[in-house]
Amino acid sequence: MSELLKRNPANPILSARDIPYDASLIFNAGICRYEGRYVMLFRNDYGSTEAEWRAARESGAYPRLSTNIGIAFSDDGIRWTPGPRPVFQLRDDEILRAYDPRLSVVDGQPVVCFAVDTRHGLRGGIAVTDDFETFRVVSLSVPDNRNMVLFPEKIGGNYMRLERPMPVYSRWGAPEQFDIWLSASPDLRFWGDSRLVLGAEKVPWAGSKIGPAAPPVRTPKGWLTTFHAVRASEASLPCWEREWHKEYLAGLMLLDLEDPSKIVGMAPEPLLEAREPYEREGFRGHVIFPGGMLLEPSGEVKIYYGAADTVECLATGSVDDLVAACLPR
Ligand code: BMA
Repeated sequence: MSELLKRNPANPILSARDIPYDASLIFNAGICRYEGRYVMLFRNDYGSTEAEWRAARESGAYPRLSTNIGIAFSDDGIRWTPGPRPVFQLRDDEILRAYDPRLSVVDGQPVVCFAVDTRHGLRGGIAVTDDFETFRVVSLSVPDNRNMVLFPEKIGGNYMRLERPMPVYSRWGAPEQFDIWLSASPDLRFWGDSRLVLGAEKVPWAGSKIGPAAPPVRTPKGWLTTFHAVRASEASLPCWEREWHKEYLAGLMLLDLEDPSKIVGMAPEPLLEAREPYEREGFRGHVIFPGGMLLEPSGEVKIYYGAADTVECLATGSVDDLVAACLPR
C-alpha cells in the first residue's frame, strides 16, 4: 500500500536548520499554490533544543516551548526559501498559541485554518489573508475542536470544513476515540449543519482517534482526502520527552462530490506510516501528520507531512492510483 507514494529524495524538505530565526521543530505545514508559486505556512516550536529536552528527562522540569507560524516559498514545491521572520502568532491573556496551519485558496481567497490552545480549551481558528503578512481571524470554534480543513471550493453555496471535535464524556469506555465531522458556513464565520463523516471505529488499522489531515482535492470520482489516525503503542516510541506512545499514520478516503459527508470509498490500509529515520526518530517518533495535498496538472499528487513532530516532508503519487486505492477492486 505504501508503494502508492514515493518519498521525495530531498526529505526532509524543511527543517529547523533552514530557518533564519529561533526554530527547533518545523512541522505540520499547510501548502497552497498562489499567484504562480507554492506557499507554505509551517509550525515552528522554538525555545529549547534536543539536548535540553533530553536533560529535562532527568530533572523532570518541562523545557520552555513557544510556537509561531513561519512562511516559505517555492517555485517547484520541493525546494523552499523561508521568509525572514515568522508571520503569525496568537498570544494574549487567554490564548496560548496557534499551530498546525492548513492552507486553502477558496474563490481566489487564501484561508488558513489552525488549532488554538487557550486557557479554556482547544479551539479551531480560521483566518484570511491577502498578502501572507497580515492575517484576519474570522472565526474561533468552541472547545474542543481542531484539525479543521477547508474544501477548496464552496459546495451547495457554502464553505465546507472537515473537523475533529473531541467528545470526552459521550465516548466513555473508549478514551481518545475521536471522529471526523463536516460543517458548513455561508461566510466562514458561522458554522453549522454538522454531520458525522467517519467514526474512529471505521479505521481498524489504527484503533484510537482520527482527524482530517490535508484539505481535499477534487477528482472526477470524488474529493480525495487524507486523514491521520492514531495507533497506541505499549512500548515507548523514540522521543525527546520521557515517553511517547502514540503512532500517527495517514489514511486516505474519497468523499462524495456533492455531499462530502458521504464516503465513496476508503483505502483499506494506511497510506503512510513511519519508515525512514526522519519519521521514526525525533521529538515524537513515528508521527506522520499530513497537512498539505496538491493535485498537479500532470496528475501527480504532492502530499506534505510533518514527520516525528520535527521536520516537514514530501511524498508523491499518481491521482489515478490514489483514487483506485479507495475504490473496491
Ligand atoms: C496532535 C497535535 C499535532 C501533533 C500530534 C503528535 O495532538 O498536537 O500537532 O503532531 O499530536 O504529537
